[in-house]
Amino acid sequence: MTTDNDVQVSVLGLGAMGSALAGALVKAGYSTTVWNRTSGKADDLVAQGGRSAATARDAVRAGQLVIACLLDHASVHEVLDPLSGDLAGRTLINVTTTTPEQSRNMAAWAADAGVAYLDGGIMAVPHMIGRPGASVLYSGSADVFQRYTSLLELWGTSTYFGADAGLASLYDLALLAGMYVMFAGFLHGAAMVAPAGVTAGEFAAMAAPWLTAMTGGFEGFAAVIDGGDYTVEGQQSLEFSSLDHLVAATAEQGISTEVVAMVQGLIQRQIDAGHGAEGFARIIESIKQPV
Ligand code: FVH
Repeated sequence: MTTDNDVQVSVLGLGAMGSALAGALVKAGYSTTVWNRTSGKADDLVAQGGRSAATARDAVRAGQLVIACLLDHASVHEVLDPLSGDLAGRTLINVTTTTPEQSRNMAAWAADAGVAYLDGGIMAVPHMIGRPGASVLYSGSADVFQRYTSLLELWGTSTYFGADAGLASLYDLALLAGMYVMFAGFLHGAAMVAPAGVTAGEFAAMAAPWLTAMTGGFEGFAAVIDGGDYTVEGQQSLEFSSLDHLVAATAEQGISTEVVAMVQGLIQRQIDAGHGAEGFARIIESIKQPV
């Protein structure tokens, strides 16, 4: 597969993220046509050298490569369903956040319409696009990923996970799940110390290096999980980590125990099943089996 640096690109959706993606393309010199449902959002991009299309159909017809960065799966269908004939023979890269099943649905829709399809999950906020730290995950057509890698790298580090169009979304949402639970843990700690007169800022200064250091434990947990043996020596046992003190201290501070009780519940299910002497990584078995 050859690469293509002279492609005409169209970007559908000029929200905060779509504008950042289109801006990076315009800045890099790609011939870029943009469209947004409501008018006025293309003005800055046009001033920088982009072209504005009056309709989504005009934008699709102007681009061999079409980027969709819309609100959600429903809005992608709303915009593209009437344009399947115009899209036929073109390439669609959809970086709208969707569930894995919605990504697979879009890939099937594209295959029916004769459209080459790559799905993307953006691991960045708009101001990070084109800067170190931005990362975009892809799955779907390997040919599309290879052909447009240099364009995709303008946005951030690009990682391709395979032909299953749902994989990028799956990784995206799994990583976000880890982030949100970690954020909730930090906020729980901040709420715990607040009655003692500690500001959130003071707590953040302590929590950031602590949590950063604790991420060093991921590899050890992963080795135990992938090895399938939670009895490996040297691990902190579930009974030792029962979180009784942590939950009691939370209650003493007069705040909600929901965050820590959630973790304690996952631990307790494994202890109740007779695995209390095994390592903390075993709570993944509670997570895998909904109650
Ligand atoms: N912004 C972020 O930090 C996150 C980072 C991770 C990835 N997300 C996802 O990117 C998609 C777009 O996000 P966004 O930040 O650009 O979102 P908004 O600024 O809210 O813009 C939404 C655009 O979608 C258009 N739109 C909405 N519904 C429709 C529709 N039915 N038909 C046509 N267009 C539609 C909207 O148009 P308008 O309201 O300006 O007319 C905006 O262009 C998203 O999946 C994030 O989860 C961003």
